[in-house]
Amino acid sequence: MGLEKVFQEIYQCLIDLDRDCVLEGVKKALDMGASATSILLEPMSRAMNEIGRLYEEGEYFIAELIEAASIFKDVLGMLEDRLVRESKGLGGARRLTIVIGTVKGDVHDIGKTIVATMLQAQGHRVIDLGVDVSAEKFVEAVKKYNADVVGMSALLTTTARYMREIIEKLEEEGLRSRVFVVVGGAATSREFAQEIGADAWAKDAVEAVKLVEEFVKRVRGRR
Ligand code: B1M
Repeated sequence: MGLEKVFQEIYQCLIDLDRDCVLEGVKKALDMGASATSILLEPMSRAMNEIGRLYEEGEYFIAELIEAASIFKDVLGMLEDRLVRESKGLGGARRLTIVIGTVKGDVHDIGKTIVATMLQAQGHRVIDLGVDVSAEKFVEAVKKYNADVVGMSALLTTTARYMREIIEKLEEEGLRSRVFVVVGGAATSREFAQEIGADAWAKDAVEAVKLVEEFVKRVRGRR
């Protein structure tokens, strides 16, 4: 059986909320040489989008979303070490301090956790503030840890708007020009990021890592 077929199996098993079948498929994919990143960002994330669509259509309810998130977290736990090993790390390069969180009113944490894990695996110091994080908490953490980067995640249209308030709060406190602000999550877009005055938008965890790497190069050039 080819890897594509196994990915399709993982995708379908997650939509069916069949935990054992998902875990079995993930093991199979790893044996066939698939990377942890590809498993998380391809079949697993695609299935979550489809589950979201089924929820929107009224075929699935909150209980199904909770179960899907719980299966996803099992897989994330199973793949975490590999995810770290797959990242190349920064070696002797300058490490950054990154404060990251899901914004106030929003409890979706899977994507944010993948991004945080991958950035940490790159050798950065990551302060994960968790979910439902207020502007005050972001500002407090930027000051306390002397952060270089602020990462914000939002999956709800309503909570994504709150990102603007966080950026305004950083401005009020005189911190905005000191930090690189990157945003992501299903409720955001490149245009949205520009509109609210963020520095960058990442469509997924791989892109978030790439953007931060580019920022590291710019910082190294300056200091
Ligand atoms: Co909710 N939910 N949910 N939910 N949920 C969505 C987001 C929704 C799109 C589903 C739908 O209707 N199609 C919809 C939002 C609609 C909208 O506003 N536009 C929705 C809704 C409505 C809700 C509730 C309001 C439902 C209710 O109660 N009536 C409620 C809100 C709760 C709250 O937050 N206050 C709710 C609750 C939940 C659960 C708690 C049950 C559960 C989350 C559990 C958890 O996270 N621990 C849940 C889930 C599972 C989903 C879906 C199905 C899946 C989300 C997920 O984990 N995806 C979701 C459907 C969807 O997103 N299409 C949905 C997998 C994950 C790997 O992807 O998080 O997008 P994602 O992260 C990606 C990228 O976006 C990016 O990289 C990640 C990896 O590649 N990224 C970043 C994310 N953050 C980043 C930060 C960065 C850079 C990149 O830089 C800092």
